[in-house]
Amino acid sequence: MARTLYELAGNDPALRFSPYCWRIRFALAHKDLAVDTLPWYFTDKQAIEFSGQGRVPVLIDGERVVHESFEIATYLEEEYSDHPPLFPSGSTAEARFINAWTDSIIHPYLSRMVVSDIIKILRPEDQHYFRQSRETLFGRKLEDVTANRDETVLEFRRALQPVRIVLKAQEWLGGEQPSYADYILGGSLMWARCVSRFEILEDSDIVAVWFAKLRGLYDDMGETAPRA
Ligand SMILES: N[C@@H](CCC(=O)N[C@@H](CS)C(=O)NCC(=O)O)C(=O)O
Repeated sequence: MARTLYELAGNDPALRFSPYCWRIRFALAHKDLAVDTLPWYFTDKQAIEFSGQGRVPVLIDGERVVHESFEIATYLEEEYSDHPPLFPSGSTAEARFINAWTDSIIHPYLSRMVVSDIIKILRPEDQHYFRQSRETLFGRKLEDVTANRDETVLEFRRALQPVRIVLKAQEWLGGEQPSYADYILGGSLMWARCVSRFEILEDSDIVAVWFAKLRGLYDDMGETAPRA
């Protein structure tokens, strides 16, 4: 069955950097589901109009069109219940919390560290849209948003303390095996890694060790992904 994933891309179409798309890339690999990934660009709304909205990831799975990363993960879990589970507890409840925590607490830190690097990797025709929409959102110039990133990174590392506590007790956020919870946070760290060379984690941090292990999954999928 044909399966296609629309993913946010940079000027180099191979550079895929959306945290939400990375979550789904890992989820599909976890389920051992082959997929064709198509580059999508911020100003290319028309290309995903068929999904009834303007954001990626968008997954086409045979006849089905699904958007919203958490909805896609839930869909994959139900549709491919005989494949390895993304939600090993049998419930999406805990992962929903990790999703909300990552998006609402971790993403603002990541934005404050890398958003001014994103514009440098975009196609020229997407740069204006990105600057205008994000500067409206932040109420400041992109360069001002990241101006204090040497301080922000310290706050960010402190905010990861709950993850450290969990990883001291178990190998993955999912327990003995990686699960969608790992792909949520890992996908967001892939975003920062793909768009910027700013070091957000210290090598000795258990979170960095976990993230490196996550990147090594599925034939080094995250490790070998193109970066800025
Ligand atoms: N809650 C959505 C968020 C999706 C989202 O915001 N995707 C971004 C890319 S990282 C996007 O498509 N943005 C389009 C735009 O800003 O115009 C999800 O989890 O899938």
